[in-house]
Amino acid sequence: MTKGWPQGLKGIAVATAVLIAGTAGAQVADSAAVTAPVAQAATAHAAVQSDALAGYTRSKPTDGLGQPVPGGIALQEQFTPIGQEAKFMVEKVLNPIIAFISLFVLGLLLWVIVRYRSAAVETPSTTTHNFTIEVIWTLVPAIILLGIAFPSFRLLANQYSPPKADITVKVTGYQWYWGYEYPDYGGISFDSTPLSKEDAAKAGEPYLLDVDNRLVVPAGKTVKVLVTAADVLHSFALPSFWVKMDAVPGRINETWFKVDRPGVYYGQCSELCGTKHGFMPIAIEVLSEEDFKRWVRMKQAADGIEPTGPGIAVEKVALTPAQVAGAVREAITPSTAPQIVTEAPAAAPAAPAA
Ligand SMILES: [Cu+2]
Repeated sequence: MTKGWPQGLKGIAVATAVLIAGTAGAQVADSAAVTAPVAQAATAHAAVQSDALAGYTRSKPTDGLGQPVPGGIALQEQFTPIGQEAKFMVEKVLNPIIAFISLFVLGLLLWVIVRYRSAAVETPSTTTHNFTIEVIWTLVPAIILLGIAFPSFRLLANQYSPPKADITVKVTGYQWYWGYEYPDYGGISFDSTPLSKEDAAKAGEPYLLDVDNRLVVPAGKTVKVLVTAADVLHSFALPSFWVKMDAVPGRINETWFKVDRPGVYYGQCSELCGTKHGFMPIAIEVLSEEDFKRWVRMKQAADGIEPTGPGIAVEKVALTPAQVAGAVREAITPSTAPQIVTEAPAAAPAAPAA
């Protein structure tokens, strides 16, 4: 990201202001945390209920998966191919090399301190150069660095060369909540705000991580995520997917993930964005393809959007000729006409396919 000098200065000024505001606003944030979620509680509850009515049931999170654990210091378990590759790189390649080199150098230091202390050496050595040793301590670190560089570059390249996307979602950061949009599915869109402490406890979902409206995606599909912001810098981050992307006003950044295991996964805004920065969590619900379609239909029906999108529109033509004929026959019968009127447009496209 390139930043002009004046903009950089402005950034520093804003950051300082936010820091000051952050300290001063600590109490404000606390009181807001108590009052704001109360208002959200009603909508959150309503959302959960209407979801259940439409044949979609909100998934339950799995303890310790897709979320931080108390006392945890390691990376979270990873659920994307990139995440698994990166976690392997960190835990099986980098950490052992770092630990080995640190211990090796510490051992050498201790050995020199003890073995060559003045009390133990009568005549100090006058050696200043040793060709063989100098070649070894130049070559060996270079080989180690090359060994790290190749898998690192491969990982980096993999992160930024996503496979063809199956579905695109647009994520917008606001002060202080997330907005989600589904351009593939007729532009379903909604805001996502955290559950109140009481609602979270009632639902058995983690407070400050779970939200009223989760970002719902299908399992086993490549999800392209377009990330932007409407006011200040935010960051869309989900540790167990190895996803962290800056949300910048006026700019669209792209990231992606593919998760096979259905479930609920949590993240948080990861760019200090104001007093309620800590109150804009991210919850991603991965559903089986069937359940995802059910959710899409429910959302489209709720928003008054014509059924559309991959796998959604196709099912409209899945009527048999007999059903179409039946619908038409009923439509022209005066007594049943009112109920059929809404059905007729959906059935009509079936005729050419049949
Ligand atoms: Cu934020």
